[in-house]
Amino acid sequence: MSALRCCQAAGCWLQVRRGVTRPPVHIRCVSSLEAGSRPSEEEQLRETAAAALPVSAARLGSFFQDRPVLKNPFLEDALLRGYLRRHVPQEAVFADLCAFGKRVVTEVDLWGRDCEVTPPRLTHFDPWGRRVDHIVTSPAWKCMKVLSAEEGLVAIAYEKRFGEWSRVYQMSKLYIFSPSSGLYTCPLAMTDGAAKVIQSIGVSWPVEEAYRRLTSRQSEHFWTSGQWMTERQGGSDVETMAVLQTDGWYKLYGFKWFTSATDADMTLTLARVRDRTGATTPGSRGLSLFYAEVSRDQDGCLRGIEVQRLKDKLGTRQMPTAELLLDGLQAHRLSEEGRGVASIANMLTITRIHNSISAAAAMRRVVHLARDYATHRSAFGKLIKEHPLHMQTLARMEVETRGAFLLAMDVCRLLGREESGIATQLDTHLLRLLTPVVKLYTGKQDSELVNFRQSLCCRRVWRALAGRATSRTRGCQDCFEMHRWKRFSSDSVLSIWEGTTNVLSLDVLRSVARSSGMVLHAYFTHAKSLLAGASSVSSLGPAVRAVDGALSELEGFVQEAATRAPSYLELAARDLAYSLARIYTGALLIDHASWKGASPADIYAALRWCEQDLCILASNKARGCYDANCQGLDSALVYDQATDGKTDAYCNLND
Ligand code: MFK
Repeated sequence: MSALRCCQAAGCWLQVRRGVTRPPVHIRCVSSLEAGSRPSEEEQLRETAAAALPVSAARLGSFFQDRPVLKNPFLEDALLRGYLRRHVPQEAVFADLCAFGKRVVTEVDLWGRDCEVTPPRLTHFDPWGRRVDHIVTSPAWKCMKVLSAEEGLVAIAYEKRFGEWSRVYQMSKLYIFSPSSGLYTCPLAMTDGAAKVIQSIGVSWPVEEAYRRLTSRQSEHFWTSGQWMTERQGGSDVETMAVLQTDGWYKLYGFKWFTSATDADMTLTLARVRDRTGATTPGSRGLSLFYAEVSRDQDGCLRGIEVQRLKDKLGTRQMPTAELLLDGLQAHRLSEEGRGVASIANMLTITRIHNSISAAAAMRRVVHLARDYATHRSAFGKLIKEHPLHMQTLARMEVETRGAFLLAMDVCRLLGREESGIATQLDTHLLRLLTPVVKLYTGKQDSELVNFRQSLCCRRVWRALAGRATSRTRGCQDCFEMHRWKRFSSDSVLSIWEGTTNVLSLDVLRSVARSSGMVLHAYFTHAKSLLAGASSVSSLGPAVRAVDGALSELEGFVQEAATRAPSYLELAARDLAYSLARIYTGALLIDHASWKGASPADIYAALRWCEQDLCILASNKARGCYDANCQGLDSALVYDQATDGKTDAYCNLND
């Protein structure tokens, strides 16, 4: 709206583009005429002149285009339904997802928009000057909490009604929910992660009540949890100290720099236990995991916490993200002393998987809206779905989305197997390796797809679509609510939350090192078994050969890297993670396309995916990207300080 001004003329609002050199528009208010009176000659002339103007309220109408329509996201998603038909063909699952999909369209999506337009605010003091630190959230945000409990968005995973497939069922529901959730998926991810940590450590006093609440379906009982991990120095350095009290509880003192969904009822957090001399152990060996409830005293003041401020963010505005000063927060030590990181790792696994599901879901939603839009938007004389270039672009987005979905769901499948006690060692290794891989890869895919969507159509089309927008980008964003997707996706929320791409790439290396390579052995074994299962489907031949070849390249690289200095592998870590993701996703697409219920689209998607450079490790290795001299060259490029005599002389003169 910034480039528009609203002119009020004779009681009528008219929007006029700034800078357009048209004569000023005078619109006579009909009510200014006496009923039954005849307009004067001059008035008649003015009316005729107004009708001939290129812009008048009557001609402008309300808006230029129909918006894309959100339809039941479950019914619209052939791949999701196909995947479930294959793996979880349960009537109850289909009925629930279908009903929930309808609820998302009719109810939840509106709340999601409301969460965005009514962001949380912080009230530091009550009218009597008392420090209360109230985080005031919107009614829609509160509705999301009730809905989450009622729909069992966390509970499903713990009730285990569908055995090893309970996680897939839960994540399918979250996948439908996420793009309309107003980001309520964030507190749910942490709530799920906290329940998982408590379950793995033992559901006993004093956390059994918390566990019951985190996994409850009763809205008045349901709790959400925070995960306060990030301090001023970054994600992995913790200053917060824990001081043991005589009753066995601790008090926490420190500053949490970035705490998401801070309206939570409890939290898990890391801190360093201070010994009797006041000393702490540095590094992650000094970290322990704590449980704390967020509560208020009888005056309504927060106990042991001050909310410094809410973050002013580009994206995720719906969600209260805060800086917290912990000033004697009562906490219970959940882990053994010094086992904090290892103990919270379960939470990281869960939140990283949630993150991946949200990324795949955002991609799916963008494609869903784009394909609907293409059925009723015309440009250059025909519907845009009839423009082959447009359709090609949508098809590429669809392939990316399918890949992201299958990769994320496969990790949910593995998690479900582990949680039902039927995981083989191969499953466990795969889950450990693929968790950082799926998180980092889908986060990046999502950013790229949303940007891709943005540049999808030519400037004129988007500008015409947007109507009220001012610039090319804004135009595209407005018409498609792209600002929501862009802030959510491209502003890197999903690729930064829960570990950045490089941190996760290093986590991939960590998983390889700690398992002495067993995670890679599991990877190769499983990927090859997926290919073997598809060998009889001749139409998939090119895809199978591509993945097979990429697997050989990857194996060759790994064998060679094992003989090199660790710095060699570190330089290749990101490309390794990408290659693992692309190759494995290729194998999953092939596997899905070889299922007896597969559609021709499934086969086509597999073929398309496998046309890309699956093993970028091999390509970049051939270019010498990991050679010893590369580090110096990269640094010289980034800090290019080339000088020349003229500039130096000029600067010296002006110093
Ligand atoms: C849409 C929904 C999305 C969800 C939204 C949630 C919003 C929440 C927003 C946030 O809170 S963002 C903050 C997220 N912070 C991070 O993700 C932290 C990023 N940093 C890392 O992941 C680092 O790799 C890590 C802190 C874990 C590194 O710590 P260390 O001390 O260098 O780990 P170290 O010494 O290698 O490992 C310590 C132990 O933990 C080892 O166990 P053992 O001692 O038994 O051998 C490791 O094996 C284990 N470990 C580390 N990472 C693990 C792990 N185990 C399993 N999985 C992992 N990923």
